[in-house]
Amino acid sequence: METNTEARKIILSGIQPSGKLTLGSYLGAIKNWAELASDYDCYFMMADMHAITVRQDPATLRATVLEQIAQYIACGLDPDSCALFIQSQVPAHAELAWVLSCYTMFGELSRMTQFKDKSAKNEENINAGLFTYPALMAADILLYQADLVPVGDDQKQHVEICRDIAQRFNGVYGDTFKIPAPFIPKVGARIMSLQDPTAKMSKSDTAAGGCIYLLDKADDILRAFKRAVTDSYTAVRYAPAVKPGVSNLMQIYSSVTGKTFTEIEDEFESKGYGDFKLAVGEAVIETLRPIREKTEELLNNKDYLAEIYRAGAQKAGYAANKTLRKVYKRVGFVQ
Ligand code: AQP
Repeated sequence: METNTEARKIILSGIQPSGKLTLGSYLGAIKNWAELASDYDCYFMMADMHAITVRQDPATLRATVLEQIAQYIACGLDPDSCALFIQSQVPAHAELAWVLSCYTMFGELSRMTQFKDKSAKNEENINAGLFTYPALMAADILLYQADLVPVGDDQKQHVEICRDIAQRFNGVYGDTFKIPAPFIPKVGARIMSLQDPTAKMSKSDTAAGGCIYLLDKADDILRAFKRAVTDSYTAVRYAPAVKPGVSNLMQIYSSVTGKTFTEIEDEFESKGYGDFKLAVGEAVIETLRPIREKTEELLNNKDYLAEIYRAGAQKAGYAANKTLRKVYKRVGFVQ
């Protein structure tokens, strides 16, 4: 990050600390971030301002944010080469979000799948933040003039609305924001629940056994894979439409071992689902073991974590304020 910063492209991504990180958060997001980090200038945030669109217990939220920073590092993000920061510690996010909300249309917000899903799940608390969060998300991305936003394929709509908002603003005031593109991994873009392979593996999923959390113990992981929903056939074959459970397990196995679907089909040609599930479970255990151990070690050093997120906020704040000043000037705020 320190060298040749002018020429390097910029990446911004984040995760809401709305629950414990899952295997989906790792394979769909953090693992890819770590792979991209050596080639890009990277900003990775704990999106705590997004998390409060759904009620959070304050003590749990604080603990989850700290755990998330530790896990980002344990998953391979180097705090010396990328900015790891807490969204609420960079006020420019809230400030730009307000400006952008004045360039975001009611109709486009109404079409957001996440708003429809989350308001259906939280009928008692359909608040304005749940509706206008795309303006905050656009601010998150545009503040850093990001070229790429690595997301799972469920989040593509967020990058699309961000592009629309940026183009609308640029259209009125001239070039202000770089137009970002989504970066969606080929494998692992959508990891599904082990109990309902038609639903995404989500932090807030409450169904027992559907989710693997990054800090789960080996026995629990193995048990969850042994109980994973498959189908009444026997062949390990990649066919998401007809074999969603097996295909999801193949996605996971492919992501953690690097094997292709054809190699996996060959490996289990004469074996049953029992052997296959066991192999996936064991491969996941071996992938998560060092992450869990490193996270536990880091959580014992809260001072070190505080140093990381303070330095991250400073680095992010510097870049973000540059964009914010430009925007304030463009819209006519007195300097
Ligand atoms: N199951 C998944 N498969 C692939 N990618 C996933 N991501 C999350 N779950 C999966 C990717 O992780 C990034 C951060 O997402 P987020 O946690 O901020 O929001 P989310 O997608 O709403 O995650 P959850 O787990 O479903 O959270 P809750 O339950 O709070 O709504 C994104 O890039 C996402 O694609």
